[in-house]
Amino acid sequence: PALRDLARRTLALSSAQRTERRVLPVESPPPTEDFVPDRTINDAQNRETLPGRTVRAEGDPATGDRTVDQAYEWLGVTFDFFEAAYRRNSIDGAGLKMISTVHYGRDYDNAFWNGEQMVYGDGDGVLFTSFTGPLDVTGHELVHGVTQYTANLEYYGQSGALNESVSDVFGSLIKQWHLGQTADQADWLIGQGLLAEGVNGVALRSMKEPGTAYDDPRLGKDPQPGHMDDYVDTYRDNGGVHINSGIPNRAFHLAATEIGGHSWEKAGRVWYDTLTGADLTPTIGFQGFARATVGAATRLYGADGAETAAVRNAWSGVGVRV
Ligand code: ASN
Ligand code: ZN
Repeated sequence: PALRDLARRTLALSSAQRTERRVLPVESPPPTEDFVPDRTINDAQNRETLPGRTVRAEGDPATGDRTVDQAYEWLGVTFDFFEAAYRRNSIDGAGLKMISTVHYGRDYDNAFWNGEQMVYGDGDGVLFTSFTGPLDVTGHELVHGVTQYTANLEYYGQSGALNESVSDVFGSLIKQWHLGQTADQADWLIGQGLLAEGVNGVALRSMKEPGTAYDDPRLGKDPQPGHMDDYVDTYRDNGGVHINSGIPNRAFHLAATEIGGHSWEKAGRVWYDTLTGADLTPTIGFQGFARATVGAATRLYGADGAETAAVRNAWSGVGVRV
């Protein structure tokens, strides 16, 4: 009899639960599955061999090495940004593991995406500090991965400058999202804090005023144009990918500031749809990309939408006809 009693009580309980379960889905929004990052930070121990030795895997506690822990944190913020803003699950949209190597080389003055992972130098301390410092640098490198898995923009000439620009755009948006800034509150700088003390400059690049980020005898002057009139024809730097990216960078800044508010919401959505949509080819130029952003804006906000007008105005402001 004791057994039957228990069975009845169990049945009563589960029937109450069933009632509850039947009601819940109707009253609450459908559950959204949270994406989960999978980060690995490796240490190259000042050598140039990749990936180096794993020092922090997902869920591991802080190591105490600022460089390692900073890289881990910024990867987390970047992952969260893509989930929150565009419901994208990691670099490839399918939860790809995010791998980084820090302490790459000795006095290494750069960071890069090698097709599979991010790599960071410590900087030489004279011109540059550690490349793990600025959030937008991590964002920039990781977005090279996003571009590789989506539009796959060829890293030469105008398509290469667009590839660079897309990394700057979302690198900056990640920082703005992290700081909760609106378009007019953001500094629109890339790599603020990266230049060592004593270097005459504020950052690596300025999206708002390309060509004004630094002017130092050792680094030279920031070579970026902000208008097609000043487009730089060169075979260096893969045909000026880090130079002419100033033009689409400034176009994004103009669109975002004319639209106003949080830049990742509308202007960022237009650029994201463009990057991940079907309108780009790997060798597309500025004009083709510009037209694709107008197409994306039209689908989102209508041909007569103020946002679409802002996107058109932005390209016209940098001398690209749409
Ligand atoms: N930091 C540079 C970049 O990501 C490295 C390079 O030139 N590939 O664009
Ligand atoms: Zn880049």
